[in-house]
Amino acid sequence: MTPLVAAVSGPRARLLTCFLRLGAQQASSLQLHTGAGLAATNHYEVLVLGGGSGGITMASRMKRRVGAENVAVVEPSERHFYQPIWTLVGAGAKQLSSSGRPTASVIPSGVEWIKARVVELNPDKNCIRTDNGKEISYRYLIIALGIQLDYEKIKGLPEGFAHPKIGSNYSVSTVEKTWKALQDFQEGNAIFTFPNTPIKCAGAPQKIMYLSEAYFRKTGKRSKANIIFNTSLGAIFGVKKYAGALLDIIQERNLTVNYKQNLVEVRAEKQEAVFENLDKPGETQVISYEMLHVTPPMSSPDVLKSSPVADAAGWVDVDKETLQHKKYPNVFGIGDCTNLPTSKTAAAVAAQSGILDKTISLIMKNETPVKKYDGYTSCPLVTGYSRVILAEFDYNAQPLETFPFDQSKERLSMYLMKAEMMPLLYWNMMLRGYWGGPAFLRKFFHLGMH
Ligand code: FAD
Ligand code: UQ1
Repeated sequence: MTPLVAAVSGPRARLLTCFLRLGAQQASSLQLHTGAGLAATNHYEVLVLGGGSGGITMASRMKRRVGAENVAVVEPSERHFYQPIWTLVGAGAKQLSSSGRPTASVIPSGVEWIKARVVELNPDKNCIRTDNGKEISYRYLIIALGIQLDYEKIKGLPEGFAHPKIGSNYSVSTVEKTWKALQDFQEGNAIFTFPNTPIKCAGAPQKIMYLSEAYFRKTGKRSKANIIFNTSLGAIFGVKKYAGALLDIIQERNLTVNYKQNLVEVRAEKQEAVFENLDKPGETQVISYEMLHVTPPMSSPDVLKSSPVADAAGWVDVDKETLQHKKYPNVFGIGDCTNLPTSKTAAAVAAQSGILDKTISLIMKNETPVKKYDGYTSCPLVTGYSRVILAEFDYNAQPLETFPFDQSKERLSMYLMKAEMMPLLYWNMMLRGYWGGPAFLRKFFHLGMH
């Protein structure tokens, strides 16, 4: 620490450190040109926060723009997960081990991996701080911190997961408990929940219900199962075309859907779930269960909620077409942590990555961003062990289908795409920065159709 910084303390000292580092960085980059100075380890041309789907994808793309040595990713986790496959892990159709790879193996070669947690963002000084006390400055910042799981907001959780008969596909530590609960099912209520907050992959809470129903049928237990979907929402899905198809399936398979029901407590030792009626605040209902699948409440990561880059609800406040921050022009957001008004999915992240790549390249040249994100997102609605309805839509909740057939019909081909093709596309194309979503395929398949 410099004597100047030592003379002050707390946040002021941290700000001063950032400021001095920026100055030092400018000096060291000058030195770099002469070949005489030290490498600048605390400043990067592009700094990426989060090494999940959006963070790794953007690091790959930024490496191509500015060179690997000028890009760093801040990510504390040793393992990177392909979360979409957890729906199938919870239903026993895939192994959990197939969903994860070492983070080291997905960081683009030559890009710096800063193995730490971001604890403070200081966009006015172009720097961030990590939990190991490091201050890192940047020219451009990409925020890709994902969405936070708030299990503890439900009374009785997360400790309730120590009991049997309860699982959750949303977390690496609870997804295999879903499969165990499914296998252990004897007779009674199988309950699936949807919380009263924004969530990622809004179809996933009901996908596991359809898979469970199929599993009960396959194992001769269907007549002993009362299958209930208790959702905080007032509709089964936000896009009319797919909602209609899902309601037909719900009726045909004799599933019960209760709207405006929010899980507030789990009494795991008694196998009871408590729901609040959102239309009648204060009114609760206790339902006993033989199996419970919990989709937890979610929110923006705490580090963002309290930061200057957040909107009033805590999400990174970006322009919905360019993904550039509304107040800080050298800051960008991608994926689940943003306030982009679309459904939070990896498919959306893929489409956003192509747009953001273009936006940043133009900003770097002092030009105005031109590419516009239309809100593309996709949710492969798994409705059985060999069937998928492939929902694809835009900001206006209008279908934006890739293939030249009606995607609201259950199809084996779409199941194979979800279960076998998508993981390959993710690991080999998207994370390497070569998959910006299926818009080009859609245009190809629909040539001459309009
Ligand atoms: P993430 O991929 O979650 O990455 C966020 C990263 O930030 C993480 O690596 C995390 O460790 C890191 N991080 C968090 N806090 C900090 C911090 N303070 N400092 C540093 N790093 C931090 N999408 C689909 O497209 N199709 C599907 O079928 C589908 N199904 C799904 C099913 C389930 C059960 C789940 C859980 C998700 C599903 N998704 C699906 C959603 C998809 O996985 C996410 O939308 C996608 O991963 C979002 O990418 P992201 O980069 O925004 O966040
Ligand atoms: C997609 O691009 C994507 O990101 C890699 C997913 O996440 C896993 C998806 O689930 C889907 C459906 C898409 C869209 C791709 C096609 C070919 C329709």
